[in-house]
Amino acid sequence: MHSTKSAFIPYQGLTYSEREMTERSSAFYQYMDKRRSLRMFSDQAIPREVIENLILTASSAPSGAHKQPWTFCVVQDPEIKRQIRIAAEKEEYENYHGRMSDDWLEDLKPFGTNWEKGFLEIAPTLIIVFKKPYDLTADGQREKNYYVNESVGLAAGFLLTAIHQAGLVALTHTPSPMNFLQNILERPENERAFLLIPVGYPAEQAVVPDIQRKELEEVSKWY
Ligand code: IYR
Repeated sequence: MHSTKSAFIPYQGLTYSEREMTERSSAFYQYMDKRRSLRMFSDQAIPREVIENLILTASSAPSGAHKQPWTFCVVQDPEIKRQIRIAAEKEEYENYHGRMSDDWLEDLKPFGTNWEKGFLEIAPTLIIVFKKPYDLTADGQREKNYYVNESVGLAAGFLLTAIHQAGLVALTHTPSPMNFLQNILERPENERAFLLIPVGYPAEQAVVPDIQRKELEEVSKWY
């Protein structure tokens, strides 16, 4: 049995005046609104310490019962990136040639995507986020985790925010099905691939789709 005893320590929070809060929240929104998903990467390497900081930030996300049910796999080895590209393209070829509905293909047209995923080899770093529906103890026992999708989704959001804050770019890529990642990276049985995120600098002539974000009124209701 786990101990049910919990210890509490003073909250080391930061608070601001309403004026500072308004300025900070506005500046942060302006900054985050510049984040874009990118498919055109430079092959320039990113310092290891930066990637470590990005992962530490992601891993500071809230999670069900503080289980932190995630593993972030960092792939920089060109041979492993190549294997991942080949496996992802194999699945995506099937998706774009029959597995995706006509409506879905139509919805994707503005983004100019197709089955080819060259960025998986060009981007210097791939971060593959794995979720852990349960933990495995040293003696092989299963310990259930809670709200795993919510928790790992939050951690991925923190990761994308940290990547943007560092001045780097990323793509939230979801090749489907994604189980080839478990095999290539030889992950334990309790890990499932959740997102594949190429990270790097933008390519020099990088372009992004000309999209608009919904207005505040459309995404919020006040009561
Ligand atoms: N996974 C495919 C298709 C795709 C689906 C959605 I929804 C997107 O927003 C983008 C792509 C691919 O990666 O091409």
